[in-house]
Amino acid sequence: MSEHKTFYITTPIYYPSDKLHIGHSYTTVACDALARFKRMQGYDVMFLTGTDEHGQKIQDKAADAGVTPKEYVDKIVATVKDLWKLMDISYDRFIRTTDDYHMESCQKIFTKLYEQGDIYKGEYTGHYCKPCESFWTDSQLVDGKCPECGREVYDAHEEAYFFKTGKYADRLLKLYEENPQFIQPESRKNEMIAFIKQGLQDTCVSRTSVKWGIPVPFDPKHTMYVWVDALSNYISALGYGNEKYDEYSKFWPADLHMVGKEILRFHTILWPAMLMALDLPLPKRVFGHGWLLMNGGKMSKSVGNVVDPVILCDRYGVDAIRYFLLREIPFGNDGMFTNEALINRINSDLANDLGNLLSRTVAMCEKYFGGTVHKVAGTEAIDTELETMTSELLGKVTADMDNLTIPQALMEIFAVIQRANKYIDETAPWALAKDEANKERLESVLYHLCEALRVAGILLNAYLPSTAPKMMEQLGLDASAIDVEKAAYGAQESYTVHKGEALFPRIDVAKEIAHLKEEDEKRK
Ligand code: ME8
Repeated sequence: MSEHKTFYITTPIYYPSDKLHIGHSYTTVACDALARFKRMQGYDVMFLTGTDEHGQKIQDKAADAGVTPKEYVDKIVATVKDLWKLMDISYDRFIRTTDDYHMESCQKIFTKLYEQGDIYKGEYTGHYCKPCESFWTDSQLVDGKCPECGREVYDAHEEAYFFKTGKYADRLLKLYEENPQFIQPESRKNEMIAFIKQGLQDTCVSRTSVKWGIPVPFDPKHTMYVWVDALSNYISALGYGNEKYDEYSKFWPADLHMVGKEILRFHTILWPAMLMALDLPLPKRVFGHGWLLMNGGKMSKSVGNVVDPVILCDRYGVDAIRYFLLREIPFGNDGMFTNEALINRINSDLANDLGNLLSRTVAMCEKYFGGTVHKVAGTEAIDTELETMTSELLGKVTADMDNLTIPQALMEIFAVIQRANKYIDETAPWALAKDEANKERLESVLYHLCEALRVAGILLNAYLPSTAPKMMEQLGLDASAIDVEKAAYGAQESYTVHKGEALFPRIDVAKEIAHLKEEDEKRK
């Protein structure tokens, strides 16, 4: 057993049916920030992500490409791993549902549920939406179409195994009532309760027509229907039902399953019902965040209105994209992705507020003190607000991260940065520098600015992991300074700064928008 507190956080495992887009990056970057923050707090973190590789859609895509499904997913999975490397995603484990150990766990889970009567054989008649990999009943269709994506569904009749989800309806409702944090945001909880109350149907958990899936061990003409396979990843990745890992007892139950709102139902109904049937502890929290929208609609691979995160990161820098995703969209709601909003955020928050504060502070330390400033005894009234805000920052950011109000955490950090910029205007160091008698006061002002930057830099590390070390470097500190234990105001006695490159170059908005339009035209 570890002596540290543990924290287990998961992203959805994404379909490698195509390259991932910025919507997938959104979930993953949010989990990464949470995982990094918990690690900074001293938690023993398990951050799991991966790919959900079985099912009809991938079988079809591979056939179209003239390769085997495994060859098809291998290629895409390589791009997924490259993307997470590019975006500084600090996952601890990457699970592929085609990994042997995962398939072994799924087969054990399926067999156990069958043997104890929670899975039974029946006949499936209903409607199937291929892009969503979902079965729907008549009453669930909207205008005869898939209620998730609005596309055509087709009639499906086949022998199939079913999981007795319906049996768990009352226990699920009780779970939500007794654990108000289990489903978040709160508004989504009511949708789940309404879904259960309208009559919870058993879930079809196998197919005979899909060959690309994990065989049902006692009836191999069936393959497992993707959601049982997919959801089991959260425990198979820890070693439940396999010998590959031995971390189930250390990390389960998960502290947080982070998912997009469209798959919250699977995570808050089917998954806990499966775990109840298996007599296993339930995850502590499931958060269904909102969607990144493009031109009013959900950005999605199957609609084709996607933004490629690699292009964005190459053009604007990884931390700029991470910042935009985490800051711009109220966590839990939908938010529009527009180039204008991205460029404005980069310019106003990163280049102007943060970048300028650092470069102005470092330049003044060099100009007036040859680069080295010390803590000076005594503070003036004007220093107090900056000092108080900075001192309170760790507590506020911690609370925001616990509450999953991630954009607010960034707002708090940037409030300190903005306050520090205002402090420069108020204290006017260039005016103080004119009179030798003010030398000590000038040093004090610059020290306060360095302290605000240092504390902001420590906390920014969870969100902007390549910018925080650059900030420290310019403040003359090394990576060991990035430690929440040192986030107290006044903890650093002196600074010897080194001017470096601008953290975020300002973008010429008009030129950039014209360039993007041109690129768009070329692609058409
Ligand atoms: O659903 N905005 O995989 P998937 C925000 N394999 N987030 C988005 C998004 C958007 N426009 N588009 C995608 C699956 N996402 C299953 C999951 S889990 C056991 C199995 C993110 O490739 C969001 O997290 O369709 C969403 O839930 C997920 O990608 C869906 O990824």
